[in-house]
Amino acid sequence: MAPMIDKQNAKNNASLPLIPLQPLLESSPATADIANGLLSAFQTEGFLYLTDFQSVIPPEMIEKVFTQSAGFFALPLKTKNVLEWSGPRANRGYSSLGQEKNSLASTKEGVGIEREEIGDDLKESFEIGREKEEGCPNLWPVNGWDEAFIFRSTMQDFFMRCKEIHKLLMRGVALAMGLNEAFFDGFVRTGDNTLRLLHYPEVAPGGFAGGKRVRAGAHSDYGSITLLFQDSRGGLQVEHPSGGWLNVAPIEGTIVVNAGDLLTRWTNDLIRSTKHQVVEPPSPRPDGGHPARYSIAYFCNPDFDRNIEVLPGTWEGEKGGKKYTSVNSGDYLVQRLSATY
Ligand code: FYU
Ligand code: NI
Repeated sequence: MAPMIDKQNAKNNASLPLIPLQPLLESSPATADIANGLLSAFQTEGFLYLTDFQSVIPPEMIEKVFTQSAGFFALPLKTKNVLEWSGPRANRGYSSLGQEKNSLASTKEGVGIEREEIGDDLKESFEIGREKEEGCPNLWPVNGWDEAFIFRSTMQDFFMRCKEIHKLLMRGVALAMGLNEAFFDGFVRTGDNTLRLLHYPEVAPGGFAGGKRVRAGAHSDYGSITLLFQDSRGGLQVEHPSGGWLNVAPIEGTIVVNAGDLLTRWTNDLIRSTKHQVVEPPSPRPDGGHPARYSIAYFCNPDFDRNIEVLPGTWEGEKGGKKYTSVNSGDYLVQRLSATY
């Protein structure tokens, strides 16, 4: 196994395309070009910056989500622990430091071995799913917090707006792939997505142990598309196609968007699901420490009752056939989540 040092030494920023969302909403002459740009980014980098989405999610809303998230994480640990993450099927609730073990290993044994060497991720998180899923209620904070009601309504509103972005991006992908623009509409209706609030606490000088400890270990995402809202702290990195890591510099007013493994599988490897991690940010404070980082991830998945079969146009004839069998979206997600907790 490669030595565990210098994991974090990315000198360069990834040059990811900026793709505006608005043209995908409008059916303007630019729509086809933007859709092609979107698909091309998913095929090459697997990551992009989304811009021009204010008509769906205004900046004040994002600010409110960050404020409410910080308020939540500032609650006493015992209050948060009442809402403890309830298992891979529901995938809702609070995970304290070290509870989730992101990894490149896909089995519990593999994840365990890797973790003995590098220690736990320096993060805590809170997951919210769609409302009204049979047997899987959201775990909302209720007792002892003045902001509990506003927290809940803010997150519910934000959840639905992010769901709309998922639908629009999948329409872009369909258009660029030569499918009917509405091809994916029947896969994004229920919205079996996960809103994850993330807090990476302040790290004292030396806390990253020379690059051996990370805020989130290297992994690829599981579902179709991930939307990531990050603050200005930095530390997110993507894997370069020829190895090594590149920084994803925070750009204000953008959403970092990446494709997940299920979209790769769906497209017969046409779309790339790029590995990423969150490590020590490039510029420490003068004392060598780092302030806290907050981010908001929205993991989009095809509706859990749908089967995912390799898409038309990606496998026929000289494309060499289907590399993957059909898989149920919900089963796939539960299996991936089971390996990391
Ligand atoms: N939780 N989907 C992911 C993920 C975590 O892709 C999810 O629901 C990755 O860290
Ligand atoms: Ni991720």
